[in-house]
Amino acid sequence: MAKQITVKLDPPIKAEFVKSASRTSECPKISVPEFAFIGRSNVGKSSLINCLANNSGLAKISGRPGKTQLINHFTMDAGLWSLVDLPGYGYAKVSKVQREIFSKMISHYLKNRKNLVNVFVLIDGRLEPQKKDIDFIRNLGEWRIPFSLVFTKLDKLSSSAFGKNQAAFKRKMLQEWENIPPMYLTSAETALGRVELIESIRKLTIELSPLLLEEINNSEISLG
Ligand SMILES: Nc1nc2c(ncn2[C@@H]2O[C@H](COP(=O)(O)OP(=O)(O)OP(=O)(O)O)[C@@H](O)[C@H]2O)c(=O)[nH]1
Ligand SMILES: [Mg+2]
Repeated sequence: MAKQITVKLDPPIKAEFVKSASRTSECPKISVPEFAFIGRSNVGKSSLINCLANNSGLAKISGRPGKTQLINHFTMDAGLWSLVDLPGYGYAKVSKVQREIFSKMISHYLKNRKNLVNVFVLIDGRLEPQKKDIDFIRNLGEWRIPFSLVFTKLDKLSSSAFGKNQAAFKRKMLQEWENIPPMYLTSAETALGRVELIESIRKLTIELSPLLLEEINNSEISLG
């Protein structure tokens, strides 16, 4: 029988910063379902995490791209699930060497983190499909990592302008994917999409927790 999920957003979701790691082996040794936010620099990953947590000081935000440089872990819903803020990919203004380091750090984390359940790829809703996003999503497919798409900054454009961008993004994806993944429409400014995102993460957490725990307990490989 399907479980009933009750979403209580008031009082706000209990969120706390845990630690920043520069490599997967330094990530917290935890077995709760983990969700990661990824996307190009400045797309609004840290802002959306703060919006979910209803705490503007939780993740560091900056108008300058490249603010988040480490794998930042937050425990959510008083430790029921974990949320990760990753550095942005493809930021042109950092050196090639630094970009390579970020890219290796991100891909190693994504491919090796045992309790990672789903990756939320953030896409700037104001833009037409960007090659860097499409390329990154292709990598996720090759690595067989489940993902959803989260369009950000929707407060900054009209719904018809966004509708065009979203349709173009879908068309682009359908050139190489059979299905379109779940999509969320968000704004960290207005909290659009906050309830939907939290609801689906909580659903997945509840569905997956026992399975995930069993898998991790049966695994010889430690987390990290
Ligand atoms: N209007 C508006 N501005 C936003 C929204 N989300 C983020 N911003 C702004 O966009 C800029 C970048 O936000 P961040 O949350 O730091 O972006 P990020 O993806 O974490 O960036 P990096 O850590 O550099 O990869 C900041 O100036 C935010 O205030 C949104 O939904 N609406
Ligand atoms: Mg950030």
